[in-house]
Amino acid sequence: MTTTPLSWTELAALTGFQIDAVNGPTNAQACLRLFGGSESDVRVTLYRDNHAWCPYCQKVWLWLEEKQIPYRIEKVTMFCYGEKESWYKRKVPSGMLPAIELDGRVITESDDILMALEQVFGVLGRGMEDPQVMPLRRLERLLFRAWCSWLCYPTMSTRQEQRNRAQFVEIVNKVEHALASTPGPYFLEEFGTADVIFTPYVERMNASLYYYKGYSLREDNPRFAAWFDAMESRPTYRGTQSDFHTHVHDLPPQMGGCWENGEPQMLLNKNRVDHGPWFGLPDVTYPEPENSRQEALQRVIKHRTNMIRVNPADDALFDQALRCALTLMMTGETCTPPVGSDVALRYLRDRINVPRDMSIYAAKRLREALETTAALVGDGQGAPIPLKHRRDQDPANFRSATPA
Ligand SMILES: N[C@@H](CCC(=O)N[C@@H](CS)C(=O)NCC(=O)O)C(=O)O
Repeated sequence: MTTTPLSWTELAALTGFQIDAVNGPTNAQACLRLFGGSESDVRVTLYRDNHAWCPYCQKVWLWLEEKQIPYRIEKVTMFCYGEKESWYKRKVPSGMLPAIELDGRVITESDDILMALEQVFGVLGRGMEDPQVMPLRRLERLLFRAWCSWLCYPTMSTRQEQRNRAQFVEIVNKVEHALASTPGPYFLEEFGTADVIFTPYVERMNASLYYYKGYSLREDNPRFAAWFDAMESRPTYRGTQSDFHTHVHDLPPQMGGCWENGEPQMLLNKNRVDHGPWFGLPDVTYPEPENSRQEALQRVIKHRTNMIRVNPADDALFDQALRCALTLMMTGETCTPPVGSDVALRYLRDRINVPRDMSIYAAKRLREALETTAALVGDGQGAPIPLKHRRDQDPANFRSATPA
């Protein structure tokens, strides 16, 4: 049965989702984290990228969350999606992220940042220069380089593609071996610095190789699978965790290109990440929280004015179409959107970012509702997501959010 879409007021009544951004679990929205402490305890400011795309920022972010160090967050635009803030260039002339200010001292380079933080607040498990951590840090860089060599350069022949893949798998086997050398799921006996160091790029490898190469790091390697599962048991990681769709489209402009191999499995995976179904992808395995729809709805309501303004479609048309999708998501009632709104709905489907906008399951629910609703009126996909830049994601367009 087709129903008329709920009004914004009716929709708002269906969500009571809220978080304590300052003292609650790790989240991407916070500008201040106190962990139950007081603001006078704050000695650290973390400058990280606005969209939570920067892997080196995620490393420092995760460390601060694990250690529960009170800190402030200042979000900065990356070159690939907008204009770097002039106040940041005065502080860090290169514009590079992350940076921290620790007792007024500006520090850049994520490894130097972690070492400076360790000196003041103590180590996380074992420290950056611990003899057990050092070889793991080197292994992480080896894995990173093998990943770049496979993903970020065009291959001239199938043989070269196979060689790049084999080189990557060889290092993956070394990492599997390292993970197998301790009884638990982490790199060392207990969770610590080494796990934090591996997290950002392993998350990006899992997404990008699935999509561009048809290779599933998490599914094909039992120790990696156990490590991912263990990481996902931590609220700190869940709060910083991204999803396949976000990464595969944020990486090309950051890495200077990601190259598809065109193999049958790759084509299947690519289609699934772009068009769904998003549930069951190996980007997450912990159970879906009960309130993921409420979260997605609350986030859309909060930012709806800007979302409607930025969408290429007519405002009134998209407003109605969006309410149709949200009505479906919340009530299960099919709600046919205006003719011609399929491209507009898919424009949004393609721009939901995890964890910037919402958590991983909320994004899956929202994408699913947008796609199902769009499919009622057409198969228009709109312009492809740009590869060389992501100025379609310029945060300047989203600065003033409508209060919920
Ligand atoms: N070695 C540096 C690398 C940092 C880095 O490459 N940052 C990139 C983002 S991932 C950056 O800030 N680029 C400038 C920009 O994109 O605006 C570190 O470990 O902190």
